[in-house]
Amino acid sequence: MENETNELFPAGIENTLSTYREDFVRENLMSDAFLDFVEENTKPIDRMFAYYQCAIMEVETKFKVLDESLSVDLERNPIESIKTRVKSVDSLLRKMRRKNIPLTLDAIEENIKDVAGVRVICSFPDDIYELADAFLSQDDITLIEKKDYIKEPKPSGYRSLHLIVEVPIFLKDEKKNMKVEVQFRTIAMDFWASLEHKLHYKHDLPEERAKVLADELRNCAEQIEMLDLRMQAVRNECNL
Ligand code: 0O2
Repeated sequence: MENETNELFPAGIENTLSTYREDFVRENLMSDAFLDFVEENTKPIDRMFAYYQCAIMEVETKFKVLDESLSVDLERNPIESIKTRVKSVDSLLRKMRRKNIPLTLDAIEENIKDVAGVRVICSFPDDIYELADAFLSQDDITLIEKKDYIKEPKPSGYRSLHLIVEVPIFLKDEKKNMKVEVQFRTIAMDFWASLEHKLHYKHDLPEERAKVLADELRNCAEQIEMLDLRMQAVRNECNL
């Protein structure tokens, strides 16, 4: 008899699969052993994310202070906005899988340097380096890694200055050094990166077409760099 769903699977297979999936989840993911494992490990994981959130607050405050203090001499605010995020569990697990990192909290703290992220959006390219230098000169900040994708853009056209730093957080009875990734960009670089990130989700284009669009995005990034430099030149003429 002709099946009613499609040509590969007999009718009713979807229901069977769904029942199988549900049985699998009940027997494995909802087993006592697994639920005990979740209970045992949730608190340390929550604690780790809370510490990263504390480190973000420390770094964000430092930039707010720098913005306020620099604004007096500059007569303008060098920071347009600050965005922060703790890496999503999904993105964290993907990175651990990609880099083959052991499934322990110590391994995460040691190897994943961007669990805590702070993005500082600046007005002009010069502001990026002035803020980064002022931030790094603070005696409780330790530079771990620096990647200057403004001087050497990524093949995609991506431009930003990335710093990995360690910052202390002060807990009830201990001081803990936490890693934070700080990304500095101009408004124009951020505009490009946000849109390029969204367009990345479209993966089903033919190879030739994808290459044309990648070239187009790289070209847009170059035009954006020109705009940043022109705006900076205007600012210099205005003595700001
Ligand atoms: P999320 O969590 O969504 O922000 P490493 O960490 O050094 O082992 P990785 O992860 O390649 O290696 O570091 P990289 O390239 O220095 O920085 C990664 C982050 O920079 C990305 O975060 C983006 O925020 C940004 N980025 C890097 N390249 C591009 C790019 O071509 N386009 C855009 N739009 N953003 C980019 P994640 O990893 O996506 O994670």
